[in-house]
Amino acid sequence: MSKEVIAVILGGGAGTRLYPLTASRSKPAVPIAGKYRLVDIPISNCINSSITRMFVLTQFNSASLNKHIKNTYHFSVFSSAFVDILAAEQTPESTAWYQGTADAVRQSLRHLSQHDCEYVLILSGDQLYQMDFQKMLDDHKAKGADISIATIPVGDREASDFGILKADENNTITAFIEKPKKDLLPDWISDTGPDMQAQGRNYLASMGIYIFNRKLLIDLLMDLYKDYTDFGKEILPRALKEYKVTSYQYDGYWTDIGHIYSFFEANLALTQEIPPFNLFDKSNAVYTRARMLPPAKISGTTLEKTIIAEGCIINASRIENSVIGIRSRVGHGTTMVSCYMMGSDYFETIEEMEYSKERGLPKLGIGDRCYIKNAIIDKNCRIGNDVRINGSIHMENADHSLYTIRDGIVVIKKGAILPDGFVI
Ligand code: ADQ
Ligand code: ADP
Repeated sequence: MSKEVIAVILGGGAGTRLYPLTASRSKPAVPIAGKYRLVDIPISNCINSSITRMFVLTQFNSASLNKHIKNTYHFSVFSSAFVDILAAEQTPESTAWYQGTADAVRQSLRHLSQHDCEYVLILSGDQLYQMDFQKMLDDHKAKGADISIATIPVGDREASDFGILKADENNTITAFIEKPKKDLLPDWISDTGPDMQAQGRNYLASMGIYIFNRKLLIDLLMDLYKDYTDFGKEILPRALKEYKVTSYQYDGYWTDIGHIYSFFEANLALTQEIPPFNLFDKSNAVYTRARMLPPAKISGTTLEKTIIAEGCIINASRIENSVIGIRSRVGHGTTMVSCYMMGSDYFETIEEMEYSKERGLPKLGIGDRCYIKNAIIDKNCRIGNDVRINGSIHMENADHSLYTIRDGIVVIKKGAILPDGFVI
């Protein structure tokens, strides 16, 4: 296990981009791929890279995040491994909440400095990828870098969403601009190699994954750059003028899932025959809580490109291109196309179902004869019979008490109750 590195996972700022999934939980706790939570991705990547000391920084500390981390990541008492959540807190030195990414890391230094390490690995909490950080660390050491930034070639469409940089022939970064406007892009084209150029990926983007030499990080955040609060906007563009900042180019699958649209696409991409993000890769396992749920029970359903998690009871007629999360129940005659159903936190007993029925409340899950397309259904929803949800790109963005529409995707809010015959 690497004693050289401590990882700091940026679990989420204000969380507005993934709203309403973050309305009642912190971003690291958002469920993905039917049975995991967002924070499981960076934590699993660290464990698979033999980095076993991690802090997760979050703006608000939910009971469910604490419970998840506590119940999932058990390490031997003889090891130094830990996953600790640091929620934005007020201290004698600071009465402010985390301002930006650098500010969040600055506030964690108090905790970090109690541990030995030579390098600090800073990760985002909202990305889907499988990466060996040891290779990046080897590269950082081999180049004698002060700071390394993991980079990936991107195309015109996405370039303005990222930090874009230029590097020389030794991969030393010579220029960095955070989220350049479209009209500036022509100045930021790099030679990304013939394969990438053929795909139109001509810009080198920062993946928001950084290795800092520990001493430099402390000096920068506590002294030299103590007034700056953001890595991408303020710290990195300045640091590369004074220190050796290198690019570690990554060519595997990596996607940002910080928006409803990208989150939805990344989940549904898992249903492809050979998905770019491979949950079945034993050497790159994704860890999560072992819940001891019963196997899924399915009857009369045509399943096409679909993932069904444990504990589900499915009687639908057809489910296509969808991810169905833990403990989901889907009634007879229902059709689901391109949906991410997160599932439920508990099973309703037969008595509870009877009680719900007497009060005219739909059962937990999805009822009979529904048609649901292009939707994310958050946890613990009760969707009645004959409900029709038909998300489409032609819909305007909207926010309703029971659901939100973003980029044509209908997001049913956590615990929402949609009565029989409801139409969206
Ligand atoms: P963004 O992801 O847009 O760009 P930012 O909003 O600063 O940058 O968030 C980075 C990560 O930190 C996210 O996971 C976010 O949730 C988290 N975060 C933000 N503020 C936080 C806070 N106060 N406390 C805890 N966590 C916080 C960044 C870089 C770009 C790069 C992209 C790659 O700035 O240069 O291209 O990541 O995705
Ligand atoms: P999430 O972060 O996934 O949105 P929470 O974590 O707030 O959800 O809730 C998850 C936990 O709450 C589960 O472990 C479950 O045991 C419990 N829970 C939530 N609602 C109920 C309920 N109505 N009955 C029993 N347990 C519940």
